[in-house]
Amino acid sequence: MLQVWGRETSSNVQAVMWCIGELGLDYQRYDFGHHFGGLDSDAFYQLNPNRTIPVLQDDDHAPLWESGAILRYLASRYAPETFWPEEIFARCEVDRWAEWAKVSVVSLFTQPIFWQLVRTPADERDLPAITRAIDRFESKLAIAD
Ligand SMILES: N[C@@H](CCC(=O)N[C@@H](CS)C(=O)NCC(=O)O)C(=O)O
Repeated sequence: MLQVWGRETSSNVQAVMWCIGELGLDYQRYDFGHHFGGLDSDAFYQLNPNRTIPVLQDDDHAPLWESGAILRYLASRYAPETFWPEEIFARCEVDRWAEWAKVSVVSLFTQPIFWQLVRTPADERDLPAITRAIDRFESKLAIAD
């Protein structure tokens, strides 16, 4: 069975859990990271020397880290026809949107929209910067539409 280390409020953990859900796989998830702690232990270092979540272990295989690599592992092992096709151009079509979402879209959302609106007190927020960032973010999302 799949084991996942990582709190469910982490966007990178959410990407992995979303994929596991789409594939209908059994899993056990453990709350690690942020206020749950656990990343500083020697045991966690053995799972991921970066001390970040998510980490995935499938049966007795070596633990995997980096959410993008975990997604590609799950897709190629459990849904090679649909999520990670053999045919190179079909695979590239999947891969480029996955890469685009992680690198181009998430980065525009995280800085500064998420940090400003979620992690910054209201009276310290830079509203013009947030507005500009939302415009850039929406133009990027329009590409997906
Ligand atoms: N590039 C890594 C980033 C991993 C990462 O930075 N994870 C964050 C959560 S999204 C983390 O471990 N934060 C420390 C914590 O939650 O305590 C990946 O995609 O897996």
